[in-house]
Amino acid sequence: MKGSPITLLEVAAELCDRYQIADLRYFLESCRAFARAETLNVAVFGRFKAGKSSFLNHLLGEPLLPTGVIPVTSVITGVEFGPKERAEVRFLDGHATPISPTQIVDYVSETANPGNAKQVASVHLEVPAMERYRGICFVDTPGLDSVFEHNTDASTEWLPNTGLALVAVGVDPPLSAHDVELIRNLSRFTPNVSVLLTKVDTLAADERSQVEGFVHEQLGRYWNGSVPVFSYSIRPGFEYLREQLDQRLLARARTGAGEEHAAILRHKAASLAAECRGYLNIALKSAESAESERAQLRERIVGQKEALDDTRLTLRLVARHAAAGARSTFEEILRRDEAPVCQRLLDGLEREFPAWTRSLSVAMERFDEWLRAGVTREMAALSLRHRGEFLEPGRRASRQLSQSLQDFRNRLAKQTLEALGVPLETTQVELAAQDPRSPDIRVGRIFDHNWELVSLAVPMSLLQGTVKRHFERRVADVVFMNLSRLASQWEEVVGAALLTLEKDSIARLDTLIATIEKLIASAGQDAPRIREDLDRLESV
Ligand SMILES: Nc1nc2c(ncn2[C@@H]2O[C@H](COP(=O)(O)OP(=O)(O)O)[C@@H](O)[C@H]2O)c(=O)[nH]1
Ligand SMILES: [Mg+2]
Repeated sequence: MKGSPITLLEVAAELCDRYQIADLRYFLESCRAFARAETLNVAVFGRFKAGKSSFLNHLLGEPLLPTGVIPVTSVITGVEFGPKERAEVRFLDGHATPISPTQIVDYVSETANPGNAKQVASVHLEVPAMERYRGICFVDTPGLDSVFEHNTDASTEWLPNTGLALVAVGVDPPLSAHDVELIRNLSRFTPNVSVLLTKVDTLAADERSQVEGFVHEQLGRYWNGSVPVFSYSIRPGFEYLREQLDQRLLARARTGAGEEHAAILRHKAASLAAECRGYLNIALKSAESAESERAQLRERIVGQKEALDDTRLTLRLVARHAAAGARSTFEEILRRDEAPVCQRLLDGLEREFPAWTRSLSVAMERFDEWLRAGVTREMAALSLRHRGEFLEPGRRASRQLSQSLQDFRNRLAKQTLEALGVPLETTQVELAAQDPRSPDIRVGRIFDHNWELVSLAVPMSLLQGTVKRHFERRVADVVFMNLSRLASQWEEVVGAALLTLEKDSIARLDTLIATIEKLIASAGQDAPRIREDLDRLESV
């Protein structure tokens, strides 16, 4: 492989532009995006109070991450270099908001965000002081189990890129069974697991070497030297430990990741160049054909109009079929929650009702308010819990559409081979299925007209039993109604995403056909220029 992949990308880009090889635009864009995204994730795991956040603050040079707090399970914090200090919260529904770095505690600590009521997926922090770790994104985690259990967008986004895992272990006690279990689990995801033995400043010199010896020995029993240990302390006087970590681990990890990234990029650029050559070969062969043959070529390669219409129809049907099935699938998913949701609300009603019996109007008002809040909470939780299932029809359709387009490409390759003696091997760049945002959950006022008519005149003492039974029935009705509503909200969201997918896939097909048609139309006088460009592509 000669030349840099970036040069190759640029040459390919120029040729795509000049010959209007519009079809390769998607591939080119995906190569460029890959060339830009060059961060390696270094995730810090470990038990609560092991010193994870303190360690990252020490690297940051500022106490921006809250320490000594109970973290919210499932919320992670990413820390990396940025030219300006800035922070951002990403929410589970996909939207993001900038915050001041001093507000991070409001989102990542259990006290300020109990049970993740704020629906946070992750927090991102960029700091100029991380310049020396350019290319590395450190991830502060609440603990492995919680991160893996909650299959959040946040963890699925960064886990595949976890180049390095650091397991923080406090010296007191050093390496519990839990830590060993953690390392074992992590080893499934990354070959690079290291132990960060924190707070070594709290030990006298002889104690410290005892503890280090113990940890080495324990790890050696399971992993035979493959899990290195780095002692660490955030206290003054221990700066050399940070130097050691930088040199032995982080610097190496970064170059290692850089090489791997470059290798993948070279591979991508080479495939792009090969596809570009394929297109230019088509142009050259066409240019070398007699004028009279060219009209026929088009038909032999692209096929007749009816066949193309059929392919378009197939794409349309895949998307429409997915959209049509979504509603009943969603209702079925949610139907399973109906009984437990009702039961939870009825239990709540049982507890609340005695405090509402002053008068019928008070009871109705309180009931309305209480039920609205309860149902909103329940629906929001269901929407979140099933988000993955709701998105599935879109993801499946996206895979099927990509496959159909690839099938079309394979047919095209066969036909160009037959007609021109050169195959056109091209790959379908995956359709980007943008995961849509979750719908807004708001339950409106729950009016009860019949009851309002009688309300004020009748003494409550006579009615208590009847009112309560009536409320219980209302709970069941309102839950049923709102489950249907949630299913239809998701249907709408997914339907819109599928429509975009349908349009995108047809646009891809049309772009491909237009590209081929354009190249087949190359005239005899273009041939020398095309040969020159093919040589150039070969030489970079
Ligand atoms: N003496 C000492 N204390 C530390 C060190 N690192 C962290 N701590 C303390 O350990 C406690 C827990 O730290 P924290 O970073 O919040 O742990 P996390 O839950 O793993 O993020 C805090 O009170 C820190 O001050 C260290 O290197 N030396
Ligand atoms: Mg912490």
